[in-house]
Amino acid sequence: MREGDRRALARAITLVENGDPLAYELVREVYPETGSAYVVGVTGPPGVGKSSLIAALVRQIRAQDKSVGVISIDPSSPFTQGALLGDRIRLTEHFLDPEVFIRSMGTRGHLGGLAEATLQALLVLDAAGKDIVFVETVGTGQSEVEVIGIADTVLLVLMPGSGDSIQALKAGIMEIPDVIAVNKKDHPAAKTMLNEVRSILTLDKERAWKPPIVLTEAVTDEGVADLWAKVEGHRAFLDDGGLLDERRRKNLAREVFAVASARAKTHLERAVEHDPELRRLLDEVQQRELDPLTAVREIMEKVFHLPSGARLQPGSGLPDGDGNSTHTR
Ligand SMILES: Nc1nc2c(ncn2[C@@H]2O[C@H](COP(=O)(O)OP(=O)(O)OP(=O)(O)O)[C@@H](O)[C@H]2O)c(=O)[nH]1
Ligand SMILES: [Mg+2]
Repeated sequence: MREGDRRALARAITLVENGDPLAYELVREVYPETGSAYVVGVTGPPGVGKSSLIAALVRQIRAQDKSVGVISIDPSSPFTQGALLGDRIRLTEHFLDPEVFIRSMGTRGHLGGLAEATLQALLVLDAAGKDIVFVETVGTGQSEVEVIGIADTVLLVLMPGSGDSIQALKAGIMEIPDVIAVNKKDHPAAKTMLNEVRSILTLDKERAWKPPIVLTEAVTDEGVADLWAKVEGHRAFLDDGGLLDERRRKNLAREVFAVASARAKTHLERAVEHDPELRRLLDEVQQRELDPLTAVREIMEKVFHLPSGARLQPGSGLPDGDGNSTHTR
C-alpha cells in the first residue's frame, strides 16, 4: 500500500469501509507517514456536477504528473447504487491510469459515522503517496461539514437553480467555502447564479482570503484549468502565510472531536436501546412522572458514569473553541 499498489490500496479502503479492526491497526501504523497529500473537499447539492468536475480536474492534475486519489462518500441514501454507477461512468477515463485511485465508499460499520470513515480513507490514500486527494460529498447545509472538515481546501460546486445553497450561505448555515465553482455554464441562468453568489460574498469583508468564484462547464473542460489554478492559489495562500499547519491542526482537532461525539452518540443510543431501565426513564418522562433533565442526568450517570452533580462551565470545551465553531461565529 505504501508503494501505491492499487490492489493493496483497494483492499485497505474496503477494510476502512467495513469498519474492520484491521483498518484501525493499519491507519495507526501508517499515520506518522501521512501529511503530504493535499486534500480538496468537494461539496454541493446533488447533481450539480461534482463528479464531472473532479474528473476534469484530475485531467489537469495528471497533466502536471501528480498522482490523485478520489473518494466519494455516500451517506448511504437509497440512491447509493445510482450514485456509484454515475461516478463510475463519469470517472471512467481515469480507471486505467495507475496514478489515479477512485473509490465510492459507504460507511457501514462505523461507530463514528461518516467523519470516521472519511478520515481513515484519506489517511490511507495519503500514506499511499497520493499527491492530491479529492473527497466528494453531497450537501447543502451542515451535515457534510464533518466529512469535508478535514480538507485543506473546500470547493463548493453550485449550478443555476442551487437556490437553497445560496440561502444557506446567506443565513450562515453553510460555512463559506474556499473556492466556488458555478458549474453548467452552458445553462442560460449561469450568469445570474454567479452574480448572486458574488453578492453574498461581498457582504463578508473581514476575510483575509476572498473565495474566488469560477464559471465552469465540466463536460467540456471550460473554466476547469482556471478552477484548478484557484485551488492552487488557495493552497499557496495557506503555505505562504504559514496557515496550512494551523488549519490542519484545527481540522484534526475538530475531526477527533466529531468522531468522539459520534461514537458517544452511538454508544448512548445502543445503551438506551438495550437497557429496559433506561427505556423506562423515557416512558416516565412522557407520562410526566419524571422531568427531562432528571432523566438526562440518570442516563449520563449510567451510560457515561458522569457524576450526577457535574455542571458544565460556560465556555468549556476544546481549548480553541473548535467543535463549537458554528455557535461562536
Ligand atoms: N449541461 C451540463 N451538464 C453537466 C455539466 N457538468 C455535469 N453535467 C451533467 O450533470 C449530471 C450530474 O453530474 P455529476 O457529475 O454526476 O454530478 P454530481 O454533483 O457528482 O452528482 P451526485 O454525486 O449524484 O450528487 C450528469 O448528467 C452530467 O453529465 C455541465 O457543465 N453542463
Ligand atoms: Mg457525484
